[in-house]
Order: sequence, then C-alpha cells, then structure tokens
Amino acid sequence: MNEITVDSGSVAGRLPATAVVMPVYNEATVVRGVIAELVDLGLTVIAVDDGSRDDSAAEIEAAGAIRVSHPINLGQGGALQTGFEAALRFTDAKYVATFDADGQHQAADLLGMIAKAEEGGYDVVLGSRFLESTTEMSFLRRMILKTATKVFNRGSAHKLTDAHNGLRLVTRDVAARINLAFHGMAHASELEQVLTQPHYRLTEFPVHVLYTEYSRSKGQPLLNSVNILGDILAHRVSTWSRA
Ligand SMILES: Nc1nc2c(ncn2[C@@H]2O[C@H](COP(=O)(O)OP(=O)(O)O)[C@@H](O)[C@H]2O)c(=O)[nH]1
Ligand SMILES: [Mg+2]
Repeated sequence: MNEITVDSGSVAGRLPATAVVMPVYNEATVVRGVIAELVDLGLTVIAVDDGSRDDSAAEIEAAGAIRVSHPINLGQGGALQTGFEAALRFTDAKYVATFDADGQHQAADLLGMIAKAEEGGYDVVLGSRFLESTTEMSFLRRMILKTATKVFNRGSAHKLTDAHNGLRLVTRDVAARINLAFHGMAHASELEQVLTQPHYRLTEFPVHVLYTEYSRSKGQPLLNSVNILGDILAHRVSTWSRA
C-alpha cells in the first residue's frame, strides 16, 4: 500500500500493482539508481539485460529488480517482448509499463500515467513530449519526431502527438496481446501500431524527457531518430502493399 500524490491527481490511497519493463543495454553506470527509485515507490521492475557487456546485470540485481537476461543482444524490441512475457508470467500486475534505463524518464510521470489510467479506465496511456513544452530538445530532433508522428497518424485510428515515446502504460489484457516480431529499432512503430487499435481506450499523458550529457553521449541519438522515421515509413509501405 503506497500513498502517492502526483501533479495530475492521486491514486486514492492505493498504488495498483504495476510491472515496469525496462530494456537495458550497457547502462551499468546509471541503471541502479533508475530502478531503485521505482522499487522504492512499490513498483515491480523487470529489467531485461540484453547481452550487456558491462556490469548492468549485477547493478540490476543490486537495485532489487527481477532480471531477465538474453545471452546475445536482440535489440530493444526483443527485450520489450521478453519483458512483457515475464511481467505476465511472474507478476499479477494490473498494469504493465515500459520505462527506459538511462535516466531520461521520470518516475513521477509514470505515477501520473497510472493515476490517469485508474481514473479514466484507459487501456493504454502513452507518454508525450509534445503535449506540454517542458522537454528541451534540438530543433532537428523535434522536427524529425514530429514528422514521424505525422506519418504514423495517417494510418492510425488514434491521432498521437508523439508516436515514439518509450514511456507507456497498458493494462494486463493489452500486454497479453502484444507480440512483437521486429527485434531491432523497428519495433517502435510496430508496438505503437498494436497499441493504437481503434477499440482501445487510449490517451496521451504529458511527460518530461531529460536529454542529459549521458543520454546524448551513449550513441547516435539523432541517427536513431532518422532510423525511427525510416522504420515508420517502411512499416507503412509494407502495410499499404498488403492492403
Ligand atoms: N534490451 C535492450 N535495450 C536497449 C537496446 N538498445 C537500447 N536499449 C535500451 O532502451 C532504452 C532506450 O534506448 P536509447 O539508446 O536511450 O534510445 P533513445 O533514448 O530512444 O534515443 C534504454 O533503456 C536502453 O538501455 C538493446 O539493444 N537492447
Ligand atoms: Mg535514451
């Protein structure tokens, strides 16, 4: 039983059981703190160590998460699929969330999303960086993400303001219907497509994503964004050609 109060309201007296699926790849320097904050709030964290070559596995265990490991790197999509399956198998969670391991997401935003799902009876709550303008990012990244979202919305029953956000919350029933076939980064559009089916009660929730020196230094973030756009276009083309 955890009393939680968040900006957007409160989950009256009780935090519903929520499993947080966290894809982890070489995040040893930060992942312990990110997990510990969620565990301290009463959330169950399922961290999927995707063949990390650093000490992520030990850090995950020290932080109190359930660790699931891939012997080789399957990419973020594969890690999320493993995480959804583990959440269903090892917990009785009412909700399953996805949350990045690198400190870019805020625990308070997740609590707000749980509160919103509880109060509104939503099946799917998707984090959005563009509902409120608290997230600072470069002009180029903003343009790429907005373009990717526009392309996504053309074929989607639910119109989103941010079609590629790693902070999401779904009910257990929705989680049970997720079956990602794409393992690499292409899962992003695939997952969002599954989650925006017309019969789902869906809403977005404003989230603040931190672009830190660490998150920027990890890889090629802008190139990632271009890849996302490519993935979404490729997915759309394959959907159209099958229609
Ligand atoms: N399991 C797994 N997680 C990954 C992989 N690549 C990235 N991640 C994780 O996915 C999350 C988001 O990745 P990140 O590189 O920060 O992407 P961005 O913030 O969307 O640009 C982080 O928690 C990473 O540790 C991967 O190959 N496998
Ligand atoms: Mg990141």
